[in-house]
Amino acid sequence: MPINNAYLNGIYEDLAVKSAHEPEFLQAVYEVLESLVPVVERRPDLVKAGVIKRIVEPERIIQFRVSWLDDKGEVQVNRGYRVQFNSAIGPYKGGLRFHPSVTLSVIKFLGFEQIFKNSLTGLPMGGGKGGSDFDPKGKSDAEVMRFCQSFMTELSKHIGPDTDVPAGDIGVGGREIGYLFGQYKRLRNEFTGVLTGKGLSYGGSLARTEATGYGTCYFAGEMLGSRGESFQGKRVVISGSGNVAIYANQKATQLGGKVIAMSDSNGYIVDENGIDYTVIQEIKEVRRDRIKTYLNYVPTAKYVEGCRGIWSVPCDIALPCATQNELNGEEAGWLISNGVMAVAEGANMPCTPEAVTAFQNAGVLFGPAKAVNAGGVATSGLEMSQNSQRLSWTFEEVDQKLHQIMKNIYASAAAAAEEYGMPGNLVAGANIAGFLKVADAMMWQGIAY
Ligand code: NDP
Ligand code: 2IT
Repeated sequence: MPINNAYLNGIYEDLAVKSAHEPEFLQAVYEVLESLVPVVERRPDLVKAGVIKRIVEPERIIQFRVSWLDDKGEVQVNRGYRVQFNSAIGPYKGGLRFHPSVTLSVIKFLGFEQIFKNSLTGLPMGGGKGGSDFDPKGKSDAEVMRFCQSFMTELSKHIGPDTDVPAGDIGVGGREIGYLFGQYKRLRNEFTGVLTGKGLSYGGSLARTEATGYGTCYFAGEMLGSRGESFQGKRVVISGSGNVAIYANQKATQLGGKVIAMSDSNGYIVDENGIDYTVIQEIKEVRRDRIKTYLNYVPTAKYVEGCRGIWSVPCDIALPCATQNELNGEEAGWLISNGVMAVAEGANMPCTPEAVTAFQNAGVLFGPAKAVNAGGVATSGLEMSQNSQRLSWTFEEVDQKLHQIMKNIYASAAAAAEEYGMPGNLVAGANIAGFLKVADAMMWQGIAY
């Protein structure tokens, strides 16, 4: 469908030709441009300065070969990427994803969304993202280490604590960050905060591991609060069982909810007594096993093969925390007919455009990824501050700052939605609020790039 503004639609059409083979990137851009219709109507200065035409084009893309030796001594080759999308408000910042589905389109969509997400945190971070089509699943620790060392050998030429600061994402957790950090330090002979999500013994921040999941629930709590509701006594379904999902479970449970279903890419579990996050931690973080082994711990639970059926489990609150486009229009229909009250995106772009429209039309509270999952990168920003000061804050201090940041993000998205004539539309509100700060910085800095 054309965007309801000729100028914005022209920018989109132009990009759709140039990036015809980048569907995820186009999907992410379309949503933002659609939100900016009332902004361009009020801000001819931004149009004149070409801010929107510039913001959809990455400042720099780095693509590189990553060759490494597997345990059998055979040569393996993967593709590495870093998209340095926008540095108007700070050094590029954003995670690295290691998953076989990674393409340039996926990294560009993630980098583009990161610009606005990072802006919403209120911290000085630009937008970037990177990764590889390497699959850590089934690899030995030694293979993961050799891959990370080879990946960082090239990446180290392009990043730095004041230039570009990567972190984790799908397939990149504490183990991978450790190997990446070790190799950067070896190559540059510098102990700096060049990565976030580091281990606590070498410059990591307390609460960074928990931050995305906790932040997701803090944001969902604000949404529910706007209707006089809370997590108390609610049935919660969380897709995924990785970093974001595990700590969303912990916080949702602490806030009085009951998490009855979780998944991985093979299937989902249902436990009407509530899923204990420490069991998932043991399965996924310690054993690196499949979620169906939950039945070995809780034999009364149920396992269903195939991950998408999770959205047919009746719940009050749905938190998609796995990956992009994991919840489509039909699945949104199941949630709506089962009476879902709130949906908050812990993953990046997990709901298809059809699903988002369905939730909004049904009056379901809907929190978009850029706002909902910004607690992870916000706490990365706090890790950077601690590294610069060469000191560390307590868990409570970091958690309290995270909670306040999530409240601020909710308030600014809600206020922008109101101001631009779409009250309650947090998708438009988050896009507009995130965009305006970056646009202002780009206006001040001139048009040389
Ligand atoms: P993890 O690698 O820790 O966990 C990913 C989870 O999602 C796993 O359970 C995985 O299942 C599942 N999953 C991954 N890909 C697919 C797929 N194609 N289909 C079905 N399930 C899939 O990643 P994170 O928890 O860190 O990331 C989850 C989401 O949250 C991503 O969208 C990420 O971009 C986003 N995010 C992460 C942040 C962070 O700080 N880590 C911050 C903000 C957003 P399996 O084990 O079977 O592969
Ligand atoms: O999508 C995201 O915001 C992340 N994966 C976290 C990025 C970061 O730099 O902490």
